[in-house]
Amino acid sequence: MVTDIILHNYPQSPVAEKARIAFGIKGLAWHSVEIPRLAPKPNLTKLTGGYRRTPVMQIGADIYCDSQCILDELERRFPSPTFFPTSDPGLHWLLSRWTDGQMFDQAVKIVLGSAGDALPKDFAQDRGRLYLGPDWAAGLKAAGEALPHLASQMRGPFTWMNDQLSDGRAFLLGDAPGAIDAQVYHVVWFLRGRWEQGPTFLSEFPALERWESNVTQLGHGTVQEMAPETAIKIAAEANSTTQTADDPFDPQGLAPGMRVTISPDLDGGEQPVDGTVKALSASNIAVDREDPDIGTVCVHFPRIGYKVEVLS
Ligand SMILES: N[C@@H](CCC(=O)N[C@@H](CS)C(=O)NCC(=O)O)C(=O)O
Repeated sequence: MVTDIILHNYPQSPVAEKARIAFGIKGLAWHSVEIPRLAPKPNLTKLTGGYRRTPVMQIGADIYCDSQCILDELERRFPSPTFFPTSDPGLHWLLSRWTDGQMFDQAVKIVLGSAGDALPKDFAQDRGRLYLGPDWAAGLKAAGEALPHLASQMRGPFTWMNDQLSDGRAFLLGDAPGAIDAQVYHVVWFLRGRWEQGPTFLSEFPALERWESNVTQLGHGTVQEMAPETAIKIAAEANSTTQTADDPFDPQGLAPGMRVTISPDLDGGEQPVDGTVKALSASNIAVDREDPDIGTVCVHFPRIGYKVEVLS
């Protein structure tokens, strides 16, 4: 079925865990395509045009890169139950720029920095370059030396959340789970599972641990494994359902039909995605791109956190 949800992910990915919990909140059925943890990822980049991060969601010939874009599209296609039970979507999105940005970066530094020389060389090189920049070896050493400082940066926000949850509420904003629960949970999940000191660090926050268990119990919806070749065949046989959309207020003067490249707005050494603009809004951009084997696919990105350059 071309409308089936496919998540390209691997079990250890915390950002994929955010998407999996999001499926759980909405009680969705989906297919999981397991992708490699390290580049190259030829079956994934055939669909995305070069984007190699995890997770990527596919629905037919529409490819959604980045968890921000994935959650936005899930809410659009499957509005009930909503990700915004207290009717304040703007607050979830605003907070998520911090959870996905500084908070996640600090968690990555804690996990990589504490593992230090125990990290497999190829993994250290790949993740170091992606998250710590060209001088990643020095960044990794600095993270290892700054662990108490990094933990102190995490402790304040965790104390605020613990205090908020101490009134017995099940989720961060009340009795119903929302986007922000998934958006924070993936960082907690990462620290607990991949930082040796994580469980001890988290034990200071009993209300947060109760919340963590509530979010875990939301589960991942209903998942079925899928082979990457099947996902590619689905993309080849489907047509994108994205409609052309212009945005007269676009600050860069972008318009449908322009050739552009899109890449994360940080120096992770990643390959830009090249395509023709199809749809624009303040929060998302979709481009059509051609693949010799699968034909046209429409690749979606968030605007926030991504750089769009016009090809002349
Ligand atoms: N802003 C992206 C971040 C994605 C990200 O950095 N994911 C990690 C995995 S948790 C990643 O891609 N690592 C390298 C890889 O999987 O190749 C999002 O929200 O989806």
